[in-house]
Amino acid sequence: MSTLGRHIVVEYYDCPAEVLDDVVRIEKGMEQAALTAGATIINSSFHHFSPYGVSGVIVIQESHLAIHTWPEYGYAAVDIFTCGEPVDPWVCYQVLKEALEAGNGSAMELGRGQVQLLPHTPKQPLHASTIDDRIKEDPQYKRNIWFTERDDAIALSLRHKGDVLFREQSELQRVEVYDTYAYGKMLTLDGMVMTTEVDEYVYHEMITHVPMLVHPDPKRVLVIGGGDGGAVREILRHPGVEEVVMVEIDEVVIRASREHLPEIASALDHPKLSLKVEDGIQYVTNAPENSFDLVIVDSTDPVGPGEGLFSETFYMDVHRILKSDGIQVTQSESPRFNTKVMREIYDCYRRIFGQDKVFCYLINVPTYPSGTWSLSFSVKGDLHPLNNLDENRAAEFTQEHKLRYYNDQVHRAAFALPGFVQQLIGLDQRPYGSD
Ligand code: SPD
Repeated sequence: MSTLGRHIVVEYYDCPAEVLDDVVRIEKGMEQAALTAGATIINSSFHHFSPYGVSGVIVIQESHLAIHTWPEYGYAAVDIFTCGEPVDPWVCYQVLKEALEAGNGSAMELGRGQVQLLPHTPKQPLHASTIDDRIKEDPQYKRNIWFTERDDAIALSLRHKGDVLFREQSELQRVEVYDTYAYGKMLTLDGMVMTTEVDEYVYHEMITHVPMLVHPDPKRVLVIGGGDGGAVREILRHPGVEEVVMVEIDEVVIRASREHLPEIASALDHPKLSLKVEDGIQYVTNAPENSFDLVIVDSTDPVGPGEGLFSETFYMDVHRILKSDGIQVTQSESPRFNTKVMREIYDCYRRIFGQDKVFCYLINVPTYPSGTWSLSFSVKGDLHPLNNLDENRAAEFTQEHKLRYYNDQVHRAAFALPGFVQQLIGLDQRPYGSD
């Protein structure tokens, strides 16, 4: 009995988890399967999901191939649908089985659209020959591959060029660099965006110059994390700084950044920088008290190796090692994405530094989930992030270094919190002297 299409419903078992979690490899395997079977590729779209799993489809002139993977079960479900004699779906099945390194596979063929049972009204498709000709000359094949960071309710996707520039599973985390269309090269850790070439300056200028331009004379600065080097690059623009200590736990982050993000990592060999590859928590435990003017915690999100950097004992140590007029600045997550963590850490800072010694400011980082990101500013002494800002010094510094986000007005404005953020963390931070 003749049918319009052949549909193979495929199960692949016992595939290595890392293969099923590798969106680029899966896209290439699917593409190879289609081409080996003689199909003409029109388009493809693949997504990697956080924390794991890949979904994708390749549209072929003869119909489509679709996949969804469950790395944690070593299992992939695939549909191969072809129309027309020359493309044999069983060829796709075999090529893909090898590409996914499947231990076992099974498949069932369904004939789709039994011609004898279907009414048929022949129609000459409009411009059929034009479309066919165009596909022959220009198959319109575009790789359409997306990186996706998401929690269970919100996702951020960035389209990238398909090949992962750097991928290494360090002892602590998966370190990757992608080349995205909209934001240039992008560093991710365990599937979470850390920085991109195009918008990195927002975060790095704001996490550094806000405290550097409030403190009257910051000489010794400690950066915990920040392995990409963006924060130290900004700190070292300030000529009065005598020493920056950067403690990054993962050497692989530094290496990936040096290799692929040289602009961001440009100050990692600066003579005033003392670069330590070790656990930041241990470092602050052992550091002498009153030893830093400024401590910046440029951490990852509070999962994996970054988790300990969100604990009370760690911040008690940071408080201890700050000088009497020292400032602590941390990345404090998103008031839209990580509300629980944010509330908890501001409570924690207030317990350690004091009720009126903790401030919050907001920045806009398009490549972080929700785009709205917060930084915390806590003082050991009496410095105030607005009252102690020397506007002339800030304006001159901005001009001299041609900063792209920070300026004295943005500095002030960043501390104006929308009502929902004030309510979330229980802060109302007006300058002294205002009502
Ligand atoms: N979700 C992103 C949290 C920001 C983490 N730090 C970024 C490192 C950039 N130096």
